[in-house]
Amino acid sequence: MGDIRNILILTGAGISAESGLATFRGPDGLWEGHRVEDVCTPQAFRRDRALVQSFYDQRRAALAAVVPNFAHLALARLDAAWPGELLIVTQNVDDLHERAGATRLLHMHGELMSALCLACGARSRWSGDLGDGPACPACAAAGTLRPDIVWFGEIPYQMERIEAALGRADLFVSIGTSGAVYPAAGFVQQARACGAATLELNLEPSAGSAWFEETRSGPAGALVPAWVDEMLAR
Ligand code: BJW
Repeated sequence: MGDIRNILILTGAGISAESGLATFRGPDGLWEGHRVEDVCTPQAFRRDRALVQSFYDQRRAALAAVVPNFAHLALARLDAAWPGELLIVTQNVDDLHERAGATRLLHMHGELMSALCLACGARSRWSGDLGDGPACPACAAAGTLRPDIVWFGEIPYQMERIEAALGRADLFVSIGTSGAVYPAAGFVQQARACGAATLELNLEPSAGSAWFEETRSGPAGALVPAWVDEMLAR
C-alpha cells in the first residue's frame, strides 16, 4: 500500500456477529428461517403489514440488550484519530457503530431506530413499537409509519455521497459482509477502478474476495483492532 489519506470502510452483518446479532446468510442460507430476499421487500410489507411490523418491533427492542464489540470500538478509535478523510458506510441497521463512538458514519440500508412516514416521507428517530400505528411526529398522520429499512428493490440511502467518497478513496476496506447484495457488493470494483488499494476482513473468503488485493480471514473482533493499530502506527 502506498500513501493513504482517504479511507472508505464498508461494514456488514459480520461486524455485529460477536455482539450477538444474527447475520443474514447463515450456513443453511436462511435468516431466521426465511430467505431474506423473500421477506425484506415492500411487497412482503403490503402482504402482511402486522407481521413485518411485529418482526421489526422485536428486533428494535432486542437492540437494547446488545453492546458494541472490539471491532466497533476499534473503528471508532480510528475515526477519532485518523487525520485524513474517513467514511464508514454500514449496511447494518443496528446502532452499534454510533454507540461505540463512530461519527463519520452513514447507514446505507436504513436504521432500526428510525421510522419512515409513508404519507410525508419524514424520517423520525424511533425507539418504541410501530405495530400499534402511532402518529407521525412530522405530519401527525396515524398508522403511516414503517420501519426505515431499505428493502430489496428500494434505493439505498446517500448513494451520491458514497460514490463521491469511493472516487476519492486511497484505501477501501470491507468488513464482515458476504458480497451478495448490490450496490454494496460492487463498491470494491468501483474503488479499484478509481485507484484505491483494497482489503477484505472477513470470517472466511466472501463471494467478492477475488476482487480484493488483500484478504484476511478471522473474526472481526480480532482482525479489526489489529488492522486499526497498523493504520495508526503508519
Ligand atoms: C463475520 C463474522 C465475524 C460472520 N467476523 N466476519 C440481480 C443482480 C444484481 C443485483 C440485483 C439482482 N436482482 C436484484 C438486484 C438488486 C438487489 C440485490 O442485490 N439482490 C441480490 C439478492 C442479488 N439489491 C437491491 O435491491 C438494493 N437496491 C438497489 O439495488 O436499488 C437500485 C439502485 C441502487 C443504487 C443506485 C440507484 C438504484 C437494496 C438492497 C437492500 C438490502 N436490504 C437488506 C435488508 C435489511 C433488512 C433488515 O435488516 O431487516 O440489508 S438485505 C440484507 O443483506 C441486509 C444487509 O445489509 C445485506 C447484506 O448482508 P451482509 O451484511 O453482507 O450479511 P451476510 O449475512 O450476507 O454476510 C455476513 C458476512 O459476515 C459473511 O461473509 C460471514 O462470513 C461474515 N461473518 N461472522 C467477521 N465474527
